[in-house]
Amino acid sequence: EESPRLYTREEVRSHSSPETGIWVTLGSEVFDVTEFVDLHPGGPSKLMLAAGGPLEPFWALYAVHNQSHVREILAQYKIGELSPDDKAASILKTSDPYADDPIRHPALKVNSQRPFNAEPPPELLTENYITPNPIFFTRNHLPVPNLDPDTYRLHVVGPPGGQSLCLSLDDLYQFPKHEITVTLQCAGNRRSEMTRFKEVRGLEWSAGAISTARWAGARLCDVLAQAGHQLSETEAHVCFEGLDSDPTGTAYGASIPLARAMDPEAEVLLAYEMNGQPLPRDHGFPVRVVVPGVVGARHVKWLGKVSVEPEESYSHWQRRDYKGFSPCVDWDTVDFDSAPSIQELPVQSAITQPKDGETIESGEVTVKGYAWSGGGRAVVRVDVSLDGGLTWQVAELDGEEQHARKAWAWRLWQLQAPVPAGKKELNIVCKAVDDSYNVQPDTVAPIWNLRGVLSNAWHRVHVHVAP
Ligand code: HEM
Ligand code: MTE
Ligand code: MO
Repeated sequence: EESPRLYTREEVRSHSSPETGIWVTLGSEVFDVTEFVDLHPGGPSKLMLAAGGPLEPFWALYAVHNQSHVREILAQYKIGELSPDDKAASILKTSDPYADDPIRHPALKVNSQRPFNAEPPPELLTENYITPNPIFFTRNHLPVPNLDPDTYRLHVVGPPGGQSLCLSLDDLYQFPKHEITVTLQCAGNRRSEMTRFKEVRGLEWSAGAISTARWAGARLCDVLAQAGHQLSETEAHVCFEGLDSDPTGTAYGASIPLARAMDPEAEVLLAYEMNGQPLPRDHGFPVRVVVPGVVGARHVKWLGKVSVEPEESYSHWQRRDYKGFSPCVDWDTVDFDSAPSIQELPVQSAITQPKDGETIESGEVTVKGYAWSGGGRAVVRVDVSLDGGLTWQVAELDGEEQHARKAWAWRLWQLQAPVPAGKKELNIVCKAVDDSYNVQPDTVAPIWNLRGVLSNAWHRVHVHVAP
């Protein structure tokens, strides 16, 4: 028997386009699946997400591949084995504050490696109503702390005359466990569309800085009550501090109004579980805040301290960021004290299928996407246009029906429609309506702001129609 041909990971990685051929690995085996890409039952674009790398992280998301006939198909394309790994390449400088960051899923589209910021690709974002943990978008401002669950403590500062709490994870488990489905969205979601209109400062998020999970933990109101807090202070805020910090020792921080924190119906959580698992490190292990209906920035991860204060958090991210301004305000004239911090987010929707620039078949088109609104407002309708907004059709809403005033999670939606005869291209547009009849603005121009936040104009996708 011949010994197998050996390839390095680097060689495999360089085969990730139609020009070079498409290689993938499973275990130590290497496959050239160039010929199979267009035959893939799950579609070429999904297979291409694994091009040049391992299949395991993708197949872990799609159990349909755990079948012998799938393995048999793959076996036909085997070209060799991986050579023993070149260890030197994986040694990181110990002085790197990010050296201890966790390993991430290769499907994530990385906007920044240090700190780590990444979003799931549109092909995967709306495949599941609940976003699988490994591809949930990640927004870190600092290195990920590595916390020991046994020595972890949450400090809850009590009111004057009350008692401060120092809670272990076990202490937190003693509070009634509350579980809810909540969509988290970064204020910078869809920022790249603002950048295309006019330059802004910030990470280039596409439409994937949003994800949905089942979160479980103790209700913040129960913990605050145990510390003796009451809803008596006027204009008071609950401030959160993370255990991640910059080289000067400054921690991530944010705050929410005390009224929201104390309201059992607002369901603010100190979450220790995400989709039935302990929180992954990137998402705040062991404890994070989840504030349903509120901008991602207030969902403080790696939570170390909770206190009730007369003023909002003095954190940079509460006072000098995550605020909206008029299009006329620039970096010379901006006065951050003049605008309120973003809390509840405006109504939002986006198209995840087809992709911008794609060529679709004539006949029928399937348009898919997500829609969500802040403050617990439910999405009541999504309108889709195939002609840039001249005429509209109503999409079908999927996903869990939401409770009135407590619609914390997104709706997925889809529309199947005939491609208008004779069209060579389509300008597909979507817009959502929430139960307060808030709508999305049609263009970016009137909502552009220097930081590129609150980007919720009609989402537009331009596609070609195959002749
Ligand atoms: C379905 C093979 C890579 C996502 C399938 C099926 C086969 C297959 C044979 C049909 C299974 C059945 O219904 O019994 C392969 C092979 C791959 C590959 C040989 C690599 C060379 C991927 C990747 C992804 C993916 C990387 C995701 C990122 C899917 C999905 C379906 C599917 C979502 C289900 C489609 C449906 O429900 O109709 N694949 N696959 N596949 N695959 Fe893959
Ligand atoms: N909490 C801490 N401690 N540090 C952070 O950098 N980022 C915030 C928030 N909580 C952040 C944090 C921002 S801006 C967002 S959008 C969400 O976490 C993102 O949560 P995720 O990474 O779990 O998606
Ligand atoms: Mo964010």
